[in-house]
Order: sequence, then structure tokens, then C-alpha cells
Amino acid sequence: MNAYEVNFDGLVGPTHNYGGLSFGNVASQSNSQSISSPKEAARQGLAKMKALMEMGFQQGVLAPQERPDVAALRSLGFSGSDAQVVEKAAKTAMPLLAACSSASSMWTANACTVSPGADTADGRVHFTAANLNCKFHRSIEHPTTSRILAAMFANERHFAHHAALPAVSQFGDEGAANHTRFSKHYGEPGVEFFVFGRSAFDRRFPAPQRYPARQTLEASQAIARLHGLDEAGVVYAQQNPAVIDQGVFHNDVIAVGNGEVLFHHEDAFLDSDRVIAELHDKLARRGGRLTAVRVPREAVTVDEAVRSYLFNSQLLSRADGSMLLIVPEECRNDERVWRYLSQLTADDGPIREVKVFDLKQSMQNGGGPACLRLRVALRQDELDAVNPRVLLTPSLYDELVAWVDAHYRDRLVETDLADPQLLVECRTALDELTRILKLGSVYPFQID
Ligand code: SUG
Repeated sequence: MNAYEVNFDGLVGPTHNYGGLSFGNVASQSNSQSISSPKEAARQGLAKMKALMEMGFQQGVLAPQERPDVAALRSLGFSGSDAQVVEKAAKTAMPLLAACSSASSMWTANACTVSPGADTADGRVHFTAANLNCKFHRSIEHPTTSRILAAMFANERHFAHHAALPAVSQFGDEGAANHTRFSKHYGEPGVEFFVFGRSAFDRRFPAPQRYPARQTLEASQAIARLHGLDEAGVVYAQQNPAVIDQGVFHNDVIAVGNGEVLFHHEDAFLDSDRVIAELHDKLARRGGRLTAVRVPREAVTVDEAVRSYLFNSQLLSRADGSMLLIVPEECRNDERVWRYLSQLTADDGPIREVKVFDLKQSMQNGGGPACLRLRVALRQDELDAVNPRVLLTPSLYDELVAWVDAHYRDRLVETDLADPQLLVECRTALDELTRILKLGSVYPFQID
């Protein structure tokens, strides 16, 4: 049976703004309070989705969240009508309103961790929503994420959904941004690679000194258990704490893998040789042959990787077996990174082509091409069980662009978040979106 990797890209929400909310994410901090354009951001994301669809890849779309999150503000003690809640928060606690207004769910690589049916004990595709509990503005995403995923993957025979792990730092979980799956074919058993930043209980693992390590070993292990993964097909690796301290807040900022290929910086992992050897052995036992494309620091420094987001690229398998790398424009603007990429595709390796996309609106908050998508490997029968309205077609693309143009603002700054009209605009837009994508009632304003 045919099997595919389907990329579900986050549709950027109407409140996209630069709140400077993510300590440890260099772009988020350095663009704090810049003027954003929600309309442009959403259009840039949709343009990438359309381009991939036109290249013949399976492309889906994941809906944004209701923001400002009035329920979260109420849980923090703001009261009155919804407009009053927003108004009071703006007056007395602007940072809280900014956090509750973030459009951060656009980075769907952090929505959940997915294990394909070929890897799990019960043969179903398993999803665990990420608790994202390292940052308040992201920790409020998972309840709605779970409802949206359940509306997209609604067939219990094929799909199993798990609630987010306990929301404490010991189980800090950032979803697929720290999870990679290797396999010879998407429909066959593969190797799931979990990269963690620290251990909650085992002091032998060194922690970063400057910036937080968001993912714990214990969270990754819990997900492997929940998904029913066989140890023979699981590899754990510690991210190098030194690179976290240089701004690599997720593994997907320093490595990307797909099929039988791992594209990584030489400083990405602690004990790198052992990690690559274990991946190689376990994949070989699954009938695959790992190719590790290791980028030396002489060619690209960690700092250059963080600035250009070279590794936050999408590594896609083409029909002829070769691979295509989708990179952000920032890679072309960096002379050394671009030179490296030109050399990479000229060599005889697996990556044959590079395509560049303008994702500046998302990039300025530290979200590149790979952050914007959630990968789900599906066999044909599983793909047939997905809510068909969330799979991109030329007509859905047109509908979504028209929807963005009708509802999104061209420009947003922090003081606009205090405008109660913004809340009304967002709810009107999302209500219409749930009809376009046939999601049912997934937002708090539709349920409560
Ligand atoms: O969690 N930025 C996100 C970026 C997530 C990128 N995702 C992956 N690497 N997979 C984060 O740090 C910034 C929001 C702000 O500052 O307004 C933010 O949340």
C-alpha cells in the first residue's frame, strides 16, 4: 500500500505579533515590539503550502487558535465581560495580555509528537499533544490543539490521541521539534529519534547554563511508552547544551532528518559518534541505510546556523528517491551558508536541490519552514480517514487566501492587542474557518 509524509502547516493566526516572549530564542527576543503584518504572515505560509502542493507533495493545514485567550486571562483573575477582561489586562498586566494573544500555535512542529502506525504496538497512528510548559504563552495551546487534532484525525480505528503530559518542568515536551523518524519507506517500521535538552531526574546529563532546555528525557520516554514503541526502533540523544546556550532552543534548529537521511551540524548532539552509530544500527535492522550529512563548523558555525535557520529546513523525498531542501530566504542572504548549500547540491549526496521561501514574518519570531509544519506519515487507508477538508487543494487555497484577506489586519503592534474589536475580528474569522475546514466546534468561544 502507498504511504506518504503529509505536512500539516500551521495557518498563521490573526494576532501574529512580536511579543519577545521566548527567552532563549534569539529572533523572538531581538524582534520584540517590531511591527508585524498578520496578513502577510498568513499569506507567506499559504504560499509555501501551495508551492509544495504544486510540486506533488501531500499538504494539509492546521487551524490557528483563539486569541486573545480570554479563558486564560480569567484563570489569572481578570473578570467582567470578555471586552473588560482584555481591557483590564491591557491596563494592569500588558505582558500577560501579550502572552495570551500570541499566534504561536502557527509553529505546528510543536503541536504534538506523532508516531506512524508502522511503529506502534496497536498499529494506529499515535498523537501526543505537547504541553509546551517552558513558556506560558505556549503552555495554553494544548487543550485547543487536542480538539483540532481530534477533528482532523477523527477515526478511532486508525488514530489514537493522548492528552499532553503533566504540565510540570520534569515533563517539558515540545513535540515533533525534537523528534525525527527515519525509515526506508514511510509505511514500514522505522526508527524514532528523540532529542532531549536535559534530564529531570538524572544528574549525569549536563544542563545548559544560559538558556532553558525545554525538552526532558523523561518526557520523551513517556511518549515512547504512550505510543507503544518498540525499543529496537527508538534512539534517545542529548542535545549539546552548549548549542542551547547559543540559541538552539529546539533540535530542529540544528538538525533535520527524513527517510534514511540525517542532515545535522557537527555540534548538534552530545556523544555524536555514538548517536549516529546507534541510529545506523537500528535503521539497518529495519532494512534501511542511514546517510548522515554532517555540516562541519568550519563551513557553518552554530551562530550562522541560528541566524540563517539552515537546519530548520524541510527535507523532502521526491518521487525519484532524491531529496529536496526547503530553506528560508535568510539562507540565501548569508554568503557562507549559501556557498555551503551550493556545494551540497553539487556533490553526489542525497540532497539534490534547494528551494528558497520568504517566511520573514514567522522567521522574525524564530519560526522557519520546519517549525511551520507537522509531519504525519500515513498509509493510503489512513490518509483516506483524515478529514478531507484539511488537505490542501487549489480551491481550498483560494478560499483560505480570500478568508485571510477578508479578516486579517495589515499591521499589528502591542497596543492593538488591547482593542476589544480585535477579539471580535478573530472570533468572526475563526468561526468561518471552522466551517471552511469542517472542524465542528473546537474553540472556547464556540463551546462555552
Ligand atoms: O516557541 N516563538 C516560538 C518559535 C517556535 C519554533 N518552532 C520550532 N523550532 N519547531 C517559540 O519560541 C515567539 C513569540 C513571540 O515572541 O512573540 C515564539 O513563541
